[in-house]
Amino acid sequence: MALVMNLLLLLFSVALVRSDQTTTPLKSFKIGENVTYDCIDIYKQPGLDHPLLKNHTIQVKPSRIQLNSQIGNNITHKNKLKCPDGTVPVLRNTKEFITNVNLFAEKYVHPQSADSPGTHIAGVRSHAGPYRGIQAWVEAVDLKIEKDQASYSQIYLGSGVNQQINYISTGFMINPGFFGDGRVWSYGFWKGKDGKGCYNTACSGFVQVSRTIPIVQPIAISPTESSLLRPFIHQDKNTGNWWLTHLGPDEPYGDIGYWPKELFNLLDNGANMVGVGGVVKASPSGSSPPMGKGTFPDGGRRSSAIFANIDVLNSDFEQSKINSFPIEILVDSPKCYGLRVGTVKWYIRTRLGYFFNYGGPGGNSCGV
Ligand SMILES: *[C@@H]1O[C@H](CO)[C@@H](O)[C@H](O)[C@H]1NC(C)=O
Ligand SMILES: *[C@@H]1O[C@H](CO)[C@@H](O)[C@H](O)[C@H]1NC(C)=O
Ligand SMILES: CC(=O)N[C@H]1CO[C@H](CO)[C@@H](O)[C@@H]1O
Repeated sequence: MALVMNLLLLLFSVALVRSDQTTTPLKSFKIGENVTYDCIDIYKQPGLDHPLLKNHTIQVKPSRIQLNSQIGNNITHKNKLKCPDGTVPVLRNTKEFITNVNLFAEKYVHPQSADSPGTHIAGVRSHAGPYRGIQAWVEAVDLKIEKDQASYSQIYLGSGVNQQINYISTGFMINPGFFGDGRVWSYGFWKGKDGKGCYNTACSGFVQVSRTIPIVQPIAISPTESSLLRPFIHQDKNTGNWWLTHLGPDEPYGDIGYWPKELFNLLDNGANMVGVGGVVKASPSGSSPPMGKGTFPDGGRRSSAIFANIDVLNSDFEQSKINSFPIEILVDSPKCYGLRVGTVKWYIRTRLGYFFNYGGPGGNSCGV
């Protein structure tokens, strides 16, 4: 019975997304072949169609918390998306996209435990919660990824009790099976109360509030400079909702939107785990894609990909370095992917921080 209900709910949410796209958007932006954003009334956005959000009141701004001064993104969002007042950009999802994404999300058990076959990780994690947030510099890199592979760089937080898990992650992914192209995309993912959830706006749940920065978009990578973005996930002090922000020059804070607290049952008082790292998914034939920059972290700190100035918010919403807490290093396939914790006193621009290099070339013998 419960299973039938779950399946019905899933079908229902997919149907809602599709039907909503027949409503006329106020304005649309086509930023490339197969990439169109519709500006939808913020109160009628498909994200709100989730059954758990029937009584939800939209929060238009997070309650501001004090963060250490931090220069933000190195990547400017160049797409020049600007929806009219009262509307928000929503990626126009094709039928094919929604099907692919939902199938993928069902299999996406727990990306930081390498449980599912063909998944490999290189990252750090801390279990000493509760945490109210996490932020880090994440590097976006163009990599050659086959159609049936995926490569991510992510920050995440979550809580697990028995077989249940609540989880939120964001960062970059190259995932041709989703997007139909090999570009780097920003993304957000959640799994909530009933073990369900999804990517971006492929199903309902995420509430977009920024008029200019959609949760999911292709990232323009500079061929010569490191392309760095500073995503930040944090719980709102007053409402308990989980905000996604790109710290940077775009908006002073680029508050993109949030996952409402109603979606979760294990995150009310923070998350008991946080982490950052690279994740890859091999093709069914067993060929693992490159991770990071595709190079092992055995050269200079620019020669492999980097996560830098990794900070968390503690249970009192105070910012500290992730290594003020006990951390674990997770590398499940050292033959193919490595991780090296930063040892020099180095900082990106303003502030000293905990950082590491990671990645590797992948290949055909990374194990399952
Ligand atoms: C919404 O509010 C009504 C009336 O208070 C309540 O019966 C219902 O359970 C609520 N639904 C959700 C999803 O919270
Ligand atoms: C756009 O979508 C169509 C239909 O799915 C596909 O054939 C085409 O290759 C796509 N174009 C790009 C640039 O991904
Ligand atoms: C790490 C870093 O800051 N990289 C670059 C960010 O963008 C500026 C301006 O384009 C460059 O000067 C930095 O080298």
